[in-house]
Amino acid sequence: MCGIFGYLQNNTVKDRQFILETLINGLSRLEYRGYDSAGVAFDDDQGKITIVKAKGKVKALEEMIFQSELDFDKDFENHFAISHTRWATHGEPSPRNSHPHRSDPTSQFVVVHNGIITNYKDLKMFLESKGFVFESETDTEVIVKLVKYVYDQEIAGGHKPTFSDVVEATMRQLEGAFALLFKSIHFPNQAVACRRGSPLLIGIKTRHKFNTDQIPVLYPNEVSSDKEYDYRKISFSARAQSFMNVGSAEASQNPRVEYFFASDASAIVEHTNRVIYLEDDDIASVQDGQLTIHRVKKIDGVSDNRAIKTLEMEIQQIMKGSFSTFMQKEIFEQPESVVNTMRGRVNFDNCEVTLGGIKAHIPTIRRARRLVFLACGTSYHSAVAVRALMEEMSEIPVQVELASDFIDRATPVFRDDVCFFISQSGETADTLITLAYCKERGALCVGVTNTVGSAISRQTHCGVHINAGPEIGVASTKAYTSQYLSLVMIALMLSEDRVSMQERRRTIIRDLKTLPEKIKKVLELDSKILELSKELAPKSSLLVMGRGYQHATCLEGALKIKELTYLHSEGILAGELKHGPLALVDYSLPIIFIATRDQHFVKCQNALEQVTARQGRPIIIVTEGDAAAVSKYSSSVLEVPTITDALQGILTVIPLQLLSYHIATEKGLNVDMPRNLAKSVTVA
Ligand code: UD2
Ligand code: GLU
Ligand code: MG
Repeated sequence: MCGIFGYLQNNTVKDRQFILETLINGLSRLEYRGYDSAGVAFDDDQGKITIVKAKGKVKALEEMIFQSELDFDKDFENHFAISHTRWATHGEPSPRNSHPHRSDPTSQFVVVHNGIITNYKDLKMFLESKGFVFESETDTEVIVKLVKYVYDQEIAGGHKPTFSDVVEATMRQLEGAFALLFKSIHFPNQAVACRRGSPLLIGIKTRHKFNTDQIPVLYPNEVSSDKEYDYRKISFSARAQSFMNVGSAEASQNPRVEYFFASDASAIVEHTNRVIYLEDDDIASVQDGQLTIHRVKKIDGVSDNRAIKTLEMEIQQIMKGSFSTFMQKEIFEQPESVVNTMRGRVNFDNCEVTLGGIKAHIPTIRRARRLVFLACGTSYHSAVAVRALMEEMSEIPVQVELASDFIDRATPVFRDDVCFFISQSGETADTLITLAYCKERGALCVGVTNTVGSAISRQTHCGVHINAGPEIGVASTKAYTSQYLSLVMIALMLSEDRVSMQERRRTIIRDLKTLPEKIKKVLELDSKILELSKELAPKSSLLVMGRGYQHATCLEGALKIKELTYLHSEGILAGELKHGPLALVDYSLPIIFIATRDQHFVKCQNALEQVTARQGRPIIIVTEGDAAAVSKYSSSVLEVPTITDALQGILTVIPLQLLSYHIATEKGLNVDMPRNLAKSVTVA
């Protein structure tokens, strides 16, 4: 989920100092993506591979490298080096778990990986049965051990495979999401890169002119029946024609060229603006300075050429992709981040949910007298959002508490309580204090956090990592939807063996599958929301109303608006309207009303009547097809796709994320770093 950077130079003399500085510089360009450790692999003086890894900042890695006894002046005419910044998903952040990972103690093969391998346990078991000894807790390590296994098998069979053959055979066994970059002592100065689901691109720097701006994708001559696929039967007929116009035949054998491999363009643009973006299942390899791309089979809609594109962006621009801020990027990442949260956990075919981190504790949780959810801010809202479902599925009383208030009240906690601690960073001070408090009183403590190795992850008895990937914008967006989703998965696990709930569970799990597509649909409202934001920006106050499942959306929407736009904003339970807030309503006060189609729809319509009777002119968020039903109350209506009631809040919060974003931008405010706020609140 974080950063990969690789540098290969062919027929171009560079010293080790230059190579290592290039790597460190590449990693620093990727730092903005968030990470917890870093590492590099490069050639030593004996044709072997040196690996250096460090927990913490790239700076720490840099110091470690340059304080070592290496000969930094040593020149290389050809060399390939790889590097990585890691956002841990499997195993705590530590030098041992950092990448590059190696195939064996002699580092015959090394790899860097972004993403998650979901079937790594099976692969690990297989490899252990073949005598491989694992050194880390990562999912990544199976990849590089499998590469060695394939290679050794080939050699034992008297056949020397190519580097990309070996990687390809390995890739076929991998499930999950990955971008990978391999280096090997058996294939000096060669690189192999591949991807599925995680980004990877290659920059090309050469003084030779390009013959073409396309690199043709090579397909095998002969593809055997798919299941019994045997890569040895495949020969990639022609080696690709060089795409560089190198003049003489001799030069074409050994062109002067440098390649840069990276997970995003920000690490490449300062070296070259000619890049190729790999597609899912592409395998790119560089041998003798020649880049080839191949894939095992043709897929409709995937081009047979990879265009050599010209980057014309500034680094600043690239870092945020096509987005102007991290917050906006993270809002738009939600179709993918929810998939990562569910990856390897939800089985849509047999309607099973498995959260490995709490599986063993499910019987204890089911026996609890009470479930207590403790959190602050946005994380607290995620618990409010799932509370009803949690009660319904577990049939246990659920209490949702703000961590600071829980401590202030010195709330009684018992041994048969189960307490959940929700925090994106896993370092939230108030939540950590309640954790210590509940632990002392003998409750089972369960964490829900985005950060492997964080204090909450370590100090809880068990828990769930939400795997949303790093969140940089101070105002939480994708972490909220992934926390929400993680809590839904917990509720589903708690109801697994309840016969009466099977129908309900099936509906929810079926709808979980549609979530990414529906989020994309909501994001299409962006331009409409931008228009609305222009009217709202000059206002000084804004109310967000709804009821039932949407109460949490109101609270979270109002919080987003507050933190980003500095407008006064309140989330109001529509049922409370006549008990006070109605007094605020007049023609000038902006109101956002969430009236989705669920069992509360009629009550919402009543509340809308009351609002419009006082000249209120609400912006109404409804589910698909309901714009007409509320048109008499307002002309500003946003329709979001319909999904089962318990998941609807994941879709309704997104327009409010976008709205707060656009109002803040309209007012010229810094959305990534709102005034007075910090990303991770580590003081109580
Ligand atoms: C986990 C493991 C992974 C592998 C995978 C196989 C990690 C980070 N993930 O992913 O190594 O075994 O299972 O299916 O190593 N935990 C807490 N508090 C928290 C969050 C998590 O104690 O706030 C614990 C949790 O009980 C588990 C471990 O950390 O022991 C990993 O949790 P996870 O959610 O990453 O677990 P899973 O199964 O999705
Ligand atoms: N899943 C791998 C790990 O935990 C890769 C994480 C990343 O993308 O940085 O080591
Ligand atoms: Mg723990």
